[in-house]
Amino acid sequence: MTRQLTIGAAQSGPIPRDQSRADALERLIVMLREGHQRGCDLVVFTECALTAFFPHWLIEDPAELDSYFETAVPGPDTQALFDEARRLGVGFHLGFAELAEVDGEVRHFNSSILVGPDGVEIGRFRKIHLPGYSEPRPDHPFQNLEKRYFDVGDLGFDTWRAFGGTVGMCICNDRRWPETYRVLGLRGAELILLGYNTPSNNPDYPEMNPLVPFHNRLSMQSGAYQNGAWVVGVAKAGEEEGVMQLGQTMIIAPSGEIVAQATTLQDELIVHTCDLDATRPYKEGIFHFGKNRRVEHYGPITSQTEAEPPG
Ligand code: CDV
Repeated sequence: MTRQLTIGAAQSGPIPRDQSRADALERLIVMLREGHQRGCDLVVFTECALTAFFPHWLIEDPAELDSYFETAVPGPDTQALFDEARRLGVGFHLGFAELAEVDGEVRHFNSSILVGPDGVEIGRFRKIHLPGYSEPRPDHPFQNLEKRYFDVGDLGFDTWRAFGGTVGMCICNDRRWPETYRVLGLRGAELILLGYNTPSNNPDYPEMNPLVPFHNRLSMQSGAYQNGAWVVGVAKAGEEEGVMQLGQTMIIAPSGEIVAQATTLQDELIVHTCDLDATRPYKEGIFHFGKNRRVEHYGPITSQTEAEPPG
């Protein structure tokens, strides 16, 4: 079995609030086809790839809010993507808002799914680190209501044997947390797939605005290097409903180097052939967890309360 995997990172440009699901899905299918033409085994789509990123505004009507969620994937809104993937023999990763029933209760998740070239689900992830707040902030130019709209994911950071290697997923804010990559790394991840909707400015801490692109690269490059894994980070880009989104879709090697990066703020597919064996010098060398981690010497962990910053 070959360990060379050609991956397309399919950045989405802005999705207008009134764009139909069918039109949004068609844009993804166009990129899937381009991926097939360019030799991709796997095409990676972004977080909540079927709609505008609705946590950026307040929705008070529960029925209207639920209209942004999928009750089944594949389902009526997504079946055509699954069918085309199977027809072309190309796998994909898709982020979407998921309405699910868990233990008899309706739950809202920010989810992603990994689908094989046969169009069959391999694995599913539900976002764990939800940024933002629950109460709207009327003085802000846009909202960040993920804590209001989504439940914390209940599936952990899992990995799957797929595409000739070991694959894990996380979503957007998860990528900023070293434990995301480390748990995936401890579970053998050689390839980490993620989508993100990252505004180019932070209304709470505007002094960080110039650093937004740097922090995006820093998080994903260090996560890749410190765990000897490929990382594919796929953005929503450009101005969407008044919010400028970063873009900067990229593919990062286990060395931590960026090997491909988007150059636009539109729908754009970047492609790279990833050698999964390029993970070995890191996983078998400096970051051989079994030989080099010293968990027993890390000392006691202070409680979150003690460690929290003032204010
Ligand atoms: N969708 C996200 O999780 N976005 C956050 C923003 C709000 C900071 C991110 O970490 O990029």
